[in-house]
Amino acid sequence: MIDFYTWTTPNGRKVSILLEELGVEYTAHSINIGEGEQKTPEFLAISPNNKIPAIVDHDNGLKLFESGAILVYLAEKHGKFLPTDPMQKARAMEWLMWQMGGFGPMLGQTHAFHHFNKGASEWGENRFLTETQRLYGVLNTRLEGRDYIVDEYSIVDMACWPWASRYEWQNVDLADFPNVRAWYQRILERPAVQAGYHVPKKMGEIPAG
Ligand SMILES: N[C@@H](CCC(=O)N[C@@H](CS)C(=O)NCC(=O)O)C(=O)O
Repeated sequence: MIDFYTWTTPNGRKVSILLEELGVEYTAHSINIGEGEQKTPEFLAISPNNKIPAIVDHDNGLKLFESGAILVYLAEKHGKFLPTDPMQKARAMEWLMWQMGGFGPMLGQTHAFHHFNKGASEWGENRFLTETQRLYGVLNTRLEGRDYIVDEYSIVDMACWPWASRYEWQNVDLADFPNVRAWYQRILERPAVQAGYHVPKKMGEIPAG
């Protein structure tokens, strides 16, 4: 059994989507980051960087934070959604790192400057909108002729998709990135994605793309 600490954000949804895809038993605990619940001593004992997501795996006592590490751990534990062939796995890790280092942190800054604090900094808005457009372009090119980022549906798609689902906050029109839009809608059809999106609670409908 897994205890899963999360909130209604892209990084949390990466893990809830994987848990739903795997069909493993888990209990979701709400950590309302707007209310500062990520700073309690109880949560810090599990996630020392005071951010969601985090898990405790009661099969072995492992406590784990950082969404990318959690995705890799669960995929390898269950032997699903991550290639085992070394070259294919390297390709998957390459794109997972791209998400963790770029198509996540940069889009998060776009949310900060463009959605939550619009008007606070013209420089910040321009800087991160430009970078967001560039990153969507990179993903659009990667998806040319491909259904998924690394051949078969994998944790790489699960890592990127929840960030793309916030395209409205990012001032992104998916029509400008047709391969991304087709990929986004393909993944949206998956029942596990629809279930995982609404963990730990429903906060509106899933954007249709
Ligand atoms: N690199 C981390 C980032 C986690 C992260 O930024 N979590 C946000 C929500 S998406 C959070 O908990 N923010 C609370 C805070 O910064 O106080 C990961 O991928 O797990």
